Formats: sequence, structure tokens, C-alpha cells
Amino acid sequence: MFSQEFIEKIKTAERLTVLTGAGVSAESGIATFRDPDGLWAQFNPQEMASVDGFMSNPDLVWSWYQYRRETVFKAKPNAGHFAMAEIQDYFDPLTLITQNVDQLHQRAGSENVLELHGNIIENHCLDCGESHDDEIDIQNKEVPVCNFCGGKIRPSVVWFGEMLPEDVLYQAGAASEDCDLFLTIGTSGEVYPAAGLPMIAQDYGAYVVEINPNETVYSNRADEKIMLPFSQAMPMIAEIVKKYRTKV
Ligand code: BJW
Ligand code: ZN
Repeated sequence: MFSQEFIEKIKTAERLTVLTGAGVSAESGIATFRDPDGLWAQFNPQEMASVDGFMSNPDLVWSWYQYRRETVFKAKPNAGHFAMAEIQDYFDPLTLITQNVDQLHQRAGSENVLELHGNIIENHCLDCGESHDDEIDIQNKEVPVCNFCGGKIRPSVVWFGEMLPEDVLYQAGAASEDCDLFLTIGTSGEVYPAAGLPMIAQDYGAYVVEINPNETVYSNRADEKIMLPFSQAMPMIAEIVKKYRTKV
């Protein structure tokens, strides 16, 4: 299932960088975006995931995020998330970059996760940027307003057309340039700049492995393609790591 070259890299790589996308949370019951049953089959990304869409219909967008938050709160990390957390002490370093906003990696025990697209748990004011977390009622379907400036409160995710958090993107780029093994897992590779990271890693000499049960735009370019779901592939990797490596 894994090539000898991949197994050798798992045994010996010093620096491991991992990029994850919505597919790693699919087996936790959280919908992906671009699969046939994904969110974008039902909802228009420009209406639901852009500042213009939010300004046109704030209550609609807010209630959609409230609904998705409920799903995230009910979801549990899967075997893949736990296996990922288990191996973090075996590499120096393991850099985990995620496009996901659900924080399931952190709930499984992964530390220092680089959240490229923010998270759905936190909120801030669209106008003044002030954080608003504790006072948000999960049942509230109408967009709340900021008690500092009266602006609309929005989820702290990154929408289309918005810049990614600068420091996070910088660290993700650096970890992609400077790794021996790069895993891209559960992402369609359609959304930039995240989609460029595996290519950066490969250009800088890393062995790039895609883990995804389906073909993606990146499949032909990856050094190796593992057509397994995250919850199966990741425990297999963790098995090899724990057998052949020692904690750093
Ligand atoms: C399994 C599985 C299992 C299933 N196991 N796998 C350069 C070129 C072209 C365009 C651009 C560019 N630079 C910027 C752009 C514009 C835009 C963009 O990329 N557009 C493209 C769609 C064309 N990017 C942006 O706007 C970004 N900002 C930016 O670049 O700022 C600078 C700038 C601004 C303006 C102009 C130019 C530059 C911001 C992107 C923000 C993305 N936001 C979202 C929503 C987050 C909030 C929310 O959750 O509501 O992020 S969109 C959505 O897509 C979400 C995801 O993080 C992201 C990626 O999706 P992902 O994770 O790959 O999921 P899917 O569904 O696509 O794929 C799932 C995969 O899992 C599939 O392959 C399955 O097979 C697999 N799978 N089960 C393993 N069990
Ligand atoms: Zn405000």
C-alpha cells in the first residue's frame, strides 16, 4: 500500500510538514465543500463565504455559520486526528497546517496548529476587529452587533477575497520550503494560497505524498498517491512512526 520510499521517509525524515483539508473531518460527520454532497453543492460560496455576501444578507450568513457551529460542537475527532496528534513528538518539527476551521486537530491533542483559514469558534467585529466570543449565544440566528462600535459581528474565518493571517501564512510557507516529507491530506487543492504549498515543498526537494480516496488536481504531480481515507491511512503511518522512531 505504501511504497518502500515512503516508508523510508517516514522512518528517517527529520522535518515533516502536513497540510490538511475538509476531507480529514469528513469521517467526523462534517461536510466537505466540493464533494458531490459537499456544502458548495447546496450553497453559493460567494453568498456565504465573502464579505460582500455577508453585507448583502448578514442574517442568512450568520445563521448558516451558527448551524455549522452546532455540527462542529457535536462532532468528535476521528482515528486520523488522534494518530496525527500521537506522532507530533517524533519529528523535529512536525508542522501541521490546516485549512479547516473546526479545531478537531486541536481537540485530538495536536499542538501549534497553523490555521490558514481561521476558525469557526471565534468571532470578531467586521468594522473594528474587536473579539466577541463568550457573549455569543449559539441559538441566536440574527447577526449580533458590536457593543464597541455597532458594527456587525462575523465568524473569525477567512472568506474568499480576504487575506490569510500573515504570520500563519509565513510560517506555513517556511515549513513547506524546509521539510523532507510533506503530506497533503483530504484537500481538493482548489483554493489558493493553500493549494500552492505542496508545490513549494516539492520544488524545495521534499517527498510529497497525497492521501485522498479521490483524484485531485494535484494527484498527478505528487510523488506518491495513497487512495485511502484519512482515518485508515493516518493510523498506518503512526504505526510505522512508533515502531521505528524515538521521541525527540
Ligand atoms: C477525503 C475524505 C477522507 C473526502 N479522507 N480525504 C491564485 C489562483 C487562483 C485563485 C486565487 C489565487 N489566489 C487567490 C485566489 C482567490 C481565492 C481562490 O483560491 N479561489 C479559487 C477557488 C479559484 N483565494 C482566496 O480568496 C484566499 N485569499 C487570498 O488569496 O487572499 C489574497 C488575495 C485576495 C484577493 C485577490 C487575490 C489574492 C482566501 C481563501 C479562503 C477560503 N475560505 C473557505 C471558507 C472558510 C470558512 C468556512 O468554512 O466557511 O475555506 S472556502 C473552503 O475551501 C474552505 C476550505 O478551507 C477551502 C479548501 O477546501 P478543502 O479543504 O480542499 O475541501 P474540498 O471540499 O475542496 O476537498 C475535500 C477533499 O477531501 C476532496 O478532495 C475529497 O476527495 C477528500 N476527502 N473524504 C481523505 N475520508
Ligand atoms: Zn466593533
